[in-house]
Amino acid sequence: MKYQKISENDNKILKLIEAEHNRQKSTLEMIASENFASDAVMEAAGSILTNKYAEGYPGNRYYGGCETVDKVEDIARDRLKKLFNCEYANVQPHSGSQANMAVFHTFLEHGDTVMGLDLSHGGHLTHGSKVNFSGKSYNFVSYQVDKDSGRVDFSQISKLAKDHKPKLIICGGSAYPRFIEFEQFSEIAKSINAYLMADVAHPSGLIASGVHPSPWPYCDVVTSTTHKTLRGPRGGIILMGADFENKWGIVAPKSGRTKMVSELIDTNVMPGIQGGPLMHIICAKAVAFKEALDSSFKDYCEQVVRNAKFISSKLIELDYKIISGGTDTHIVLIDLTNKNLTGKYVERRLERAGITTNKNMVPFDKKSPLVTSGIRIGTPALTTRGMKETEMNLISVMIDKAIRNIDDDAMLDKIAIEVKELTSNFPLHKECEHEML
Ligand code: DSN
Repeated sequence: MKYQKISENDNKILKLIEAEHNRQKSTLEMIASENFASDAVMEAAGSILTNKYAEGYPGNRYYGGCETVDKVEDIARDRLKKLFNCEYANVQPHSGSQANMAVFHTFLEHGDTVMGLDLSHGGHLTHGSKVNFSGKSYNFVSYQVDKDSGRVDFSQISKLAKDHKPKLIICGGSAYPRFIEFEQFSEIAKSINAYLMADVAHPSGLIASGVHPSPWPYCDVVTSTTHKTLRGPRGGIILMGADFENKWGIVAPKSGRTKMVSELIDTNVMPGIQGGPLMHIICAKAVAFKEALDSSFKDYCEQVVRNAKFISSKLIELDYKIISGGTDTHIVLIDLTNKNLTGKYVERRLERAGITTNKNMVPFDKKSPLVTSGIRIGTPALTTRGMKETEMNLISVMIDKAIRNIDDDAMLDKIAIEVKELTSNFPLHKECEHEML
């Protein structure tokens, strides 16, 4: 990518793209939900398909001229179904939040009771936060993790499920470092006749590669983003292992037959909550799914988890409290309470040292989401750059050195230079870097 036209027409924006490129290149990207999409994925995202309106689905659009984009969307759906070994896939949601919204609109009525993991215990905004549409539209009952183990507390979930009889239970979240316990959730959902939805936005790449257990046959419906461990463009997807007839008696007007749930989900995505699909992004999703189907993606995912486990053990050795005592995935959640520091401050100071993380609430946090007592770190992006245990060792020591010298500007600046040296050995997007020089 040369940015040639931008350089001719818009110097202000070119400078900002270059600045962001330099930041990504010369710092350690440790935000667990970020990754570096391949050059091929970025080419597709920047392709001419951005010009096409294609409201509807392949073969049934509201616009002419969709012959080619129909093929692209079909390829994306087929690759995704193969990747997750499932019967149904929708690749149109613009984001994970929209995927969740479409599923809620399919399975729930306004005001229905739903259970999801508390945001401060690792859940997500769309799992019932009061400031989000989910918490405003539905009666969410939050479950939590156990104080000692840091893992979801199934005795609490079972009791809450019996007491509140939710129509839908959501498993998964944004800061849960352990495998999602699909089977245990399914037993509880079945016992009260609730639907089970998994939001696998974080571990979806690990699931696709078999490094994390599969949600099938336990979950009725699964949502995800495509840009975290799955390493695609920014966006959302919805999956079902097996389609089934809806139980709500909604009948297709012309045929008089009962609609399948897949048809309801499709309709709830478009026209329910979205208009024209982003065909350039669907094209980039197709490219990313092909990459994830390659055997090298499994090697990548295994390394992601090895790297996270390494950092987690090293930080424990260096006297950090790691929520749940470790990780099964790409996420390491650090509780800073024993360091007497806030997540907000540590995030800012690590950034000065060239290490990008995000403040995160920890279970039973007494601080607000804008301050927090924790830091969430992740390994997907660094692993994409080719970093392994040797680098994880250096980075753990750098994080510890920065935190031990948190007020010392000179020390943080020195670490930032070390980070620059380290990252220069692991080039990002080789071609595009070459062309930008
Ligand atoms: N914001 C995402 C994350 O960082 O996990 C979730 O949507």
